[in-house]
Amino acid sequence: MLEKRPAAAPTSFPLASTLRIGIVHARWNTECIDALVKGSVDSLLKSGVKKENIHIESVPGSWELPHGTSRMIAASQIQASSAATDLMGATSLLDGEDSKPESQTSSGPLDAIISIGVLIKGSTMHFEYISEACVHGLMRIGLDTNVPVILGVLTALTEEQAKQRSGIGANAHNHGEDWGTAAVEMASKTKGWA
Ligand code: DLZ
Repeated sequence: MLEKRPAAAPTSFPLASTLRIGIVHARWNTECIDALVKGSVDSLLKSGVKKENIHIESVPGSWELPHGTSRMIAASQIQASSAATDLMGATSLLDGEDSKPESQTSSGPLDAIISIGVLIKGSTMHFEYISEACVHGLMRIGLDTNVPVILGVLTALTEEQAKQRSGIGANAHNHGEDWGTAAVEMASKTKGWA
């Protein structure tokens, strides 16, 4: 059986402690989302990213991920020269609970962002429309801004598949861990290529 995960990534990231990484996640299918966000954060920390350099925000659903991702990148870039108190800026998309006081997180431009959502196919065409728009939107933001956008969107045909890929249950693998490593690798390389 073919290994469906990427070949081993570099294990050492000298720039990791200087990287600022954003995570924006949808709030649908929270059991999986919580596990995926935790998996991403754990692997960022394991790779050497500092806790205060990890910024987490949320949006209602996966449809809103491209907008949230774009806003979070833009807000981080203007933040250094403004009095913004959170990464979403004055017109915050947040409902407050995941907004952190400025003192707990560092400020400055994000070096990469992980956009996390879990779409589970239902009986209507919602799944197809949202999945396609979301992944195209996220790719466009990465290319337009030159900030690596890591695709953390699960498009699962069943709840079981989604759990399996969120590390929930026997023999499950948490894809959030891979997304954290991908963010550090792409952020490091992008800094190195600059
Ligand atoms: C409406 C909807 C549906 C049916 N399913 C999901 C889902 O499985 N995962 C997800 O992240 N979001 C879902 N949404 C919500 C949409 O993404 C969006 O938040 C709403 O349509 C409001 O724009």
